[in-house]
Amino acid sequence: PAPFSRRHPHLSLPRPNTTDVITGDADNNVTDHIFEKMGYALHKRPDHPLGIIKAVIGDYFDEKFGKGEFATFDDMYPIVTAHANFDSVLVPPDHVSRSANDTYYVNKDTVLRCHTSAHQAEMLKDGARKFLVTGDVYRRDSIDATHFPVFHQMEGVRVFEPKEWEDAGVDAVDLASAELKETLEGLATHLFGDVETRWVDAYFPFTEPSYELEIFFKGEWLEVLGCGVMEMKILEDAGLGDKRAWAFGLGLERLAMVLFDVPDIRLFWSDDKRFTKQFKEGMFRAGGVGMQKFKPYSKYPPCLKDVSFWLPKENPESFTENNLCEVVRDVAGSLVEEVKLIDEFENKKKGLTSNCFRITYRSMERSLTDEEINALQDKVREDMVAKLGVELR
Ligand code: FA5
Ligand code: MG
Repeated sequence: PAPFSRRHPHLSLPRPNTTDVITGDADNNVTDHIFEKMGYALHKRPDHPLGIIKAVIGDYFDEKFGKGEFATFDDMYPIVTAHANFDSVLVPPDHVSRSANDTYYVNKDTVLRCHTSAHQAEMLKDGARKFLVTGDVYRRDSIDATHFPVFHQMEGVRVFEPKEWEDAGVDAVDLASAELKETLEGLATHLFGDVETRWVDAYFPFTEPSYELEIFFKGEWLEVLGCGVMEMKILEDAGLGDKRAWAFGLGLERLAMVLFDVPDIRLFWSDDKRFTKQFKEGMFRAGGVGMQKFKPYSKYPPCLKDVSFWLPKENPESFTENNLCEVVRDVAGSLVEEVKLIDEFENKKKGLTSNCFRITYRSMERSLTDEEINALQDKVREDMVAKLGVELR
């Protein structure tokens, strides 16, 4: 029998009460807007596009490797140690992803996971050898139609026994690489039918070699996943130094946007019936053939507001676009559609740099009033001065 059932009982622990965990710690940069997203579990809703995609990928792995061979986990708690998120997957101490500009810290040793790879080491030590981990991940990031600070990833890992490459008479890394690519190309075909894909060489601290898979969609190459042959150090740390493994991490929103033709990543968070009613468990047909695409309903008008300001004179580098986005998000939540730099210049005489950002406000559900937008924009301006130290122009 497989050592793991599809539901792994002792890892599906109830989530601790998050308010016990999130404190007023000085290193805490988790805003309420982000904190609030933690309970949604979109990937666990059978009728949600992300839940549908997750199930379809699970079916593909059942078909390819045998039913239940890949154990699936949907309940791994998203607050993890910085050690699990970074060190356990060999992210170097000075890597930019560790900065408070890129990652949400609960305190200096605890983060909201920025990828599902945070669970690789723990799962391997726990005895899992073939598994899929799906969950919400968090990144301080810019704002536009394809970027949201919370999105969902699925991690896949498969460990090989020495016997497998010895019997095949091939090099272990070649075997792992070949199976990995074949598996993921097969997944792309299963999801999208006859699509054009390409492999791009990539770098991750936790795999070597590493690749990204891109899909040609609406005239552009879209990156949908990263993957590679797991670094031996990770296997050694788990007491598996005689084995080899491949791993991948894919973005569920990216796949769902392509599969269902969803134009804006914020729609996945909407509970507007015009969105939710269009998706139903089991609606997927292999290769996307004849499947109902999302029918966009009329968009409410956007409202554009520009804000011009001088960067802090003493240390202009302290201003970052991610920090500005966080301020805007904390005030306007999902009413903000985009934050975009539209002008930048230096006043040499004053020794100051000016930026102008355009903030686009739009609701997916209703028309916004002028008073409402003006109040949001006033609060954004006020917070920019208080929290970012800029001087409004
Ligand atoms: C990672 O997160 C690696 N942990 C993936 C991995 C796992 C590599 C195991 C090797 C082995 P990356 O940051 O590129 O890599 O993100 C992986 C995928 O998540 C991307 O290909 C994309 O599909 C999705 N993704 C990344 N950022 C965003 C975002 N802001 N919004 C939506 N999807 C995103
Ligand atoms: Mg990438």
